[in-house]
Amino acid sequence: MPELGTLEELPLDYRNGLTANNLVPLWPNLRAALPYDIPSRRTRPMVWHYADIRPRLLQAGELTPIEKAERRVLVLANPGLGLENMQATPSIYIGMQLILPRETAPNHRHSPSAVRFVVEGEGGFTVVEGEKLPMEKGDLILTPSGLWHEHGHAGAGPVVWLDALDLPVVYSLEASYCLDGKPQTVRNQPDASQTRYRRAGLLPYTALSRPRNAYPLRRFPWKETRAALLDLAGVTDANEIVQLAYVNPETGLECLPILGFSAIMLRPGETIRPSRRSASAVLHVVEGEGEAQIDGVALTWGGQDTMAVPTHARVEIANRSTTRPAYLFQVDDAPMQRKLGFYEEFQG
Ligand code: GTQ
Repeated sequence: MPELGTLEELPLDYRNGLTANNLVPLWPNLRAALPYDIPSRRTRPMVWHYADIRPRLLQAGELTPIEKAERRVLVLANPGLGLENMQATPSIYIGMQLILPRETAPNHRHSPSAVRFVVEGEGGFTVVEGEKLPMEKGDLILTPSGLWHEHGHAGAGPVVWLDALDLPVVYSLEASYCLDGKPQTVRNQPDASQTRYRRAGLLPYTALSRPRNAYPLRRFPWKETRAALLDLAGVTDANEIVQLAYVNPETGLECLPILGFSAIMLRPGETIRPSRRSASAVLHVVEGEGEAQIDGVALTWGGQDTMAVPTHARVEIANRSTTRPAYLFQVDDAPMQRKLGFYEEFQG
């Protein structure tokens, strides 16, 4: 490989002339922009323990009324990317949101897409375009780009969910913005998308003679996902990963354009070693405990903990229990990378 010229080798008046004209020589920066073999990554492999988040989130409930917060969220920020940038990975924003009984997180819509994955509590709900969606632990709720959404809590005790947004991507494109709305009129058809698209392989008949819906299914109940994983485990070889993708039932493709969502079951005593891949990811523990090695960094995880996986990382995840399965919810940016044509899985 030839040595490339450095900035310092260039005469000072030449460099000053470049700067004065808003010009930059590529060659001193070329290797940084296009490193050989593997991207340079600032994202740190890491875990946020729910035991560290939960008391601080509840404290936020006392310190900051919902009217002063709009969304009462503690953001899981990866220190490798700068805490102020609110990125768990370069493309994935993750927040833990708290809503207390009778509070409302007011109606709005924005250009980034969001999902909610319920962490604890009962009685929470999200209204998406007039449809009231119940939020039970482990449920995945979609609030895609541009759709009106507001949250409420009709039960007792705190409700916490994980927000995953493609905000870092949309923000970096200088395309992130929000519109404020009046409270929605709730239609008398709660959870209708779940009712219409109840089972894989069955669609409302009219779907066949019209263009595909962008976001037909808005709630994926955990009860169904968990049962489907258990069933899938019964027909999956020991050397294969038990993993289900959340998809748009009308297209069979990822349910949002930038971020992808899936659920993984680790069988009792199982260690999985997924192929190294170009996508970054976040893993949230629904149930179980164990260890992980992410690019050689050893992490310990338990219920409701959340981990960051950099692009191109070597990943190993072990279920510590030899009697019970563990369940993980995964967010990744593979849908965006596939669309842009550079998604890769590597052997070795
Ligand atoms: O609940 O709509 O964590 O708009 C960040 C931005 C949650 C929300 C976040 C949001 C929301």
